[in-house]
Amino acid sequence: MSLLRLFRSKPAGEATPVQCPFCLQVSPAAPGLKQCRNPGCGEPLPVQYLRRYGEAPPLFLPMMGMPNAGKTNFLIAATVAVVSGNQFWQDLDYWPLTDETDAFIEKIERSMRTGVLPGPTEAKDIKKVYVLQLLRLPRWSNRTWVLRDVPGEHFKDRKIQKDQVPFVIHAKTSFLFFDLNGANEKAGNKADGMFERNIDRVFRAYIMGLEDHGVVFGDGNDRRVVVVLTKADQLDLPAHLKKYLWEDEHWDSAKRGTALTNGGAFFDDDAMARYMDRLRRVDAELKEWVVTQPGGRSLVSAAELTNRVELHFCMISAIPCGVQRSGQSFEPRGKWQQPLRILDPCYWALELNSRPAP
Ligand SMILES: Nc1nc2c(ncn2[C@@H]2O[C@H](COP(=O)(O)OP(=O)(O)O)[C@@H](O)[C@H]2O)c(=O)[nH]1
Ligand SMILES: [Mg+2]
Ligand SMILES: [Zn+2]
Repeated sequence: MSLLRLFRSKPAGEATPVQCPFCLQVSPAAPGLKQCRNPGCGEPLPVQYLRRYGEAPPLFLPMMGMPNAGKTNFLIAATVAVVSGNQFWQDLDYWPLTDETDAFIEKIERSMRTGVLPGPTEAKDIKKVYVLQLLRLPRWSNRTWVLRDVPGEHFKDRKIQKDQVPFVIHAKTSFLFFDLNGANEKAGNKADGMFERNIDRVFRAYIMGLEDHGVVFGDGNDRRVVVVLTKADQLDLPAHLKKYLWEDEHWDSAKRGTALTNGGAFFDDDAMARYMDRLRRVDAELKEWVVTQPGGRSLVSAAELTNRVELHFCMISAIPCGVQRSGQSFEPRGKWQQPLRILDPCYWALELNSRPAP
């Protein structure tokens, strides 16, 4: 698609209804639409969001998980990968569409220059939504990622925070972050650890939270949950999965010229197709492994048999080799600028929500 066409296209809103990136309600087509028409929201709709609405359709992704599951570090590391994206996707262009997203990315870019891992104070959590337009991705072309942190304090009482309900209800695909290692450790130390922390508990909280708001599962509506196993550098994985994690060819691709998995070449459509084939195998292998973990089999039953939710599994390491505390700050022991398999959850989301080939 030519740049000229991008800029000439008519903004959505005039001709088509627009789904708000903040509340996910649809505002009917209206000339000069600038704000969400949902009276409970009324947020201004970003100009580029409207302008490229048809060409870079939004992909809404709630990031759910317990506190400390690794949600914030996923967002930081996924941003690191996108801003380094030209190293593996030749023609990528990206546009942060809200001030908050722009400020978040700027802080991360600054951290990448100084080499200091952004800590809790540098990279503040995104309060509203993270809206990033990605243009000229291989395989999936143009998409606008709309991610929202759905922190898990409320998972304990199975309630989804009121202001986040519409986002979670209307999103077809959700990310469920889980730190399996931390959970197992906690379960050993704490009498109620198992109850609070098992992977199936978090999933059940998601189901019950949505059912409280009238969502009916198992009724032919296509809900997908991508289970993201975080801090995979710390997981006691089978050897083949460990190998997959650590030999992330995104970064090999950056070191062009050597004989690497992807031949040191850019990820084009063919390379992404091969990547997705492998991701599907990893999904199946991770599932096999997760059912051997506490709560794992129960998660699969609750999702697939009872509620007909399509589950996919992937794993990430936002901070390979982990962090060590030194006083108040955290020092990464590995290369935090090269997070491992960090885009796998996003690839799943893109794949599950891509339009059928023309
Ligand atoms: N070893 C390791 N630690 C991680 C990783 N991601 C996050 N952590 C640590 O886990 C803790 C919680 O992470 P955070 O992203 O703040 O979790 P959130 O509460 O879900 O947003 C922090 O102390 C991180 O340093 C990872 O990939 N590897
Ligand atoms: Mg957080
Ligand atoms: Zn809205």
